[in-house]
Amino acid sequence: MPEIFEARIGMIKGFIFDLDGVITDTAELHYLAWNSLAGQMSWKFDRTVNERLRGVSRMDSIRIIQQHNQAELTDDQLFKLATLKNEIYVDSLDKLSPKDYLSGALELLEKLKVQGFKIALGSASKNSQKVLHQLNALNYFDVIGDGNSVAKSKPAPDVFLFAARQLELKPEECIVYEDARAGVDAAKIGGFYTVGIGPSERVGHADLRCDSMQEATLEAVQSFFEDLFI
Ligand code: B16
Ligand code: MG
Repeated sequence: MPEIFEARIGMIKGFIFDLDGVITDTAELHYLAWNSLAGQMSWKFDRTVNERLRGVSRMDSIRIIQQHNQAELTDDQLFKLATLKNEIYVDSLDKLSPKDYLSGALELLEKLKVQGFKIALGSASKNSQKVLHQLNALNYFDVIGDGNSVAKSKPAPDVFLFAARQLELKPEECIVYEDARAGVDAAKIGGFYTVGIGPSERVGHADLRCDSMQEATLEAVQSFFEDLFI
């Protein structure tokens, strides 16, 4: 009898969460920081361009903005400008507080903790420690996988594979929550089950899609992936 259960593939034991757009909405602070840099550089920048930066690493983000402006810059100049944007962004994180969880996110983390699931972060951000500290969320996470943990950013699956390895779980034992197209791609390539947060144009390829974190409760996930929670 126990053998049958041990042989079972994909019993869910862990959850891996993206940060921006899943736990909290730092997208607005990223927008303000990029917008401030764009102002200093007399670059075109707006919310449509900002939307293309969702889940994308800092250096890939500045390359998107550079291409949008057809600006000729060396890698060194790009790095310096991205660093300047980061200083503006990191300063703005001082405003972030435990009031800034996306609705439903804190309740979900608490429930998962009480029920004994392992929890990891799988974010592209190199500032995740500060964001989690400001939210008072560090205690919920057994493992932090972020932009400092791996070299290749999403859609490479590396950050999620890193998080699963550190949790000592296989990908098929984890559910990844993501709000970005590249993030859902990364999780699927890595062999994880996926919950997409946002519109179907963006995350419709996730196994389960929810409009918001408020909808993506443990009960909703358990009912959708029912065979994996027996
Ligand atoms: P940083 P996520 C991503 O966070 C943001 O969505 C994206 O806009 C940002 O460029 C990226 O983190 C890198 O952030 O500049 O702080 O290293 O959604 O992967 O949690
Ligand atoms: Mg995100």
